[in-house]
Amino acid sequence: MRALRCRVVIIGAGPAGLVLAHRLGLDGIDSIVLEHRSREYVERRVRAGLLEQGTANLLRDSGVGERMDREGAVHDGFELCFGGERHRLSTVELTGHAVCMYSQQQVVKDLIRARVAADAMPYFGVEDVTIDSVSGEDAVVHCTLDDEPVEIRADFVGGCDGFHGVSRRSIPGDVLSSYRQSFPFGWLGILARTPPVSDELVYNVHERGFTLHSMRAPMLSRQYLQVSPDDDLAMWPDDRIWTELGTRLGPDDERLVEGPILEKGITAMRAFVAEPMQYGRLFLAGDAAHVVPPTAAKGLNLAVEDARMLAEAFAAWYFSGNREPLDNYSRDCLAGVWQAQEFSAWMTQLLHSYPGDTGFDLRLRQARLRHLVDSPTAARDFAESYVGVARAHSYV
Ligand code: FAS
Ligand code: PHB
Repeated sequence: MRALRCRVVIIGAGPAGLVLAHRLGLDGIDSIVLEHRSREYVERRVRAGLLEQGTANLLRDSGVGERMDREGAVHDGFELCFGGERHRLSTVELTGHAVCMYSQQQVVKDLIRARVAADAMPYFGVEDVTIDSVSGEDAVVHCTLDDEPVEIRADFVGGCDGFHGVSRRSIPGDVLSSYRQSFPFGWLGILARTPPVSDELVYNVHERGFTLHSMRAPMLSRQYLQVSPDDDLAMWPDDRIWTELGTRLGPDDERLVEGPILEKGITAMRAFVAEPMQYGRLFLAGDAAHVVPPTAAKGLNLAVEDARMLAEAFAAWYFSGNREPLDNYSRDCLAGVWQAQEFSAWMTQLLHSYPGDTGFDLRLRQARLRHLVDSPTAARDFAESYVGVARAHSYV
């Protein structure tokens, strides 16, 4: 059995794992990244696209923001449509902050390139990672690398392997508490070679269901349709998707351009939080510990924030022997996570129609939306959570 040793062994090369490895690398702290899938797969996987200013700043400050600044699009505001009306909310006017539209797969590509440049290529295609000890002298992880069984000994494990990974499952059931919420609808998401509906995001409330009109590039639109949770993709041939998007956007809205759909998928709308985010030498970050409904685009941003806080806590331990940030990591992260959960649930309830909605429910929703666009205080509060500054205050 080949033996490897490092300070931090990181499981998962998504945004959480790669930001953690990169930030540790900048501090000269060595890590090994083990990823289940191939490099090609993780660099092609369509997921998030909205970066809060805090996330964009972190990538820039970490030296991996050059392509983001060149190819990403800064959005000063977004559009909210309801009752046949369009309302623009300027997050810059309301909060002084913008967001950046730059897709998750590009962020992942930039981070992997930075790992390669640092001569610390992640191990891809590692399908048999097991976490065998996190409470002894060392953390011990086993897997197969280059067809050889390997034992990795490390000071810590960064559990960044998403909701379906091994990390959270290696925490004993009597230690871990899980909190869940599911919503009675899903999102059918498409990636289409069409111009976006608008150069800013359009959140569209309709009694037939919510639609979101987003983008990944000037000729690459990302659009979402609220569907029933047990809908099957076979029920949604391309022309039916375009027809439904058009119907919900409204007959007067001629901004929707139909075209080739490159990818489509249905995502369940659910929320999940695991507490604590630490067990012995194992520290969870990102979707491994929490999943938010994608309505408010917080998933990627929370993953990056966890990784930033964990890297800083490891650095405090290695450079000044200060364990406090590590001991408080779970508490500090969860404060922000629950803020994001609260806002994501609120935004989801505000924008989606529910099975069994009564006329009273529809008018209540309209009244809440009306208040949001008519009250500067309500609009500012919403915008602060949307750009992520509200959450920043919850991190001590
Ligand atoms: P990730 O899931 O990104 O990364 C975890 C990595 O660990 C993966 O590469 C996985 O292959 C690897 N892994 C898993 N098990 C392993 C094992 N046993 N050994 C080694 N490696 C292992 N957010 C939005 O804002 N907009 C969206 O449109 C959107 N769409 C989404 C669609 C889907 C299907 C999902 C699941 C999430 C989506 N999200 C979206 C949220 C998304 O952005 C996540 O919050 C973000 O990817 C979280 O990053 P990580 O925590 O790094 O987890
Ligand atoms: C996306 O482009 O994936 C996206 C953008 C904004 C949201 C949710 C998802 O609020």
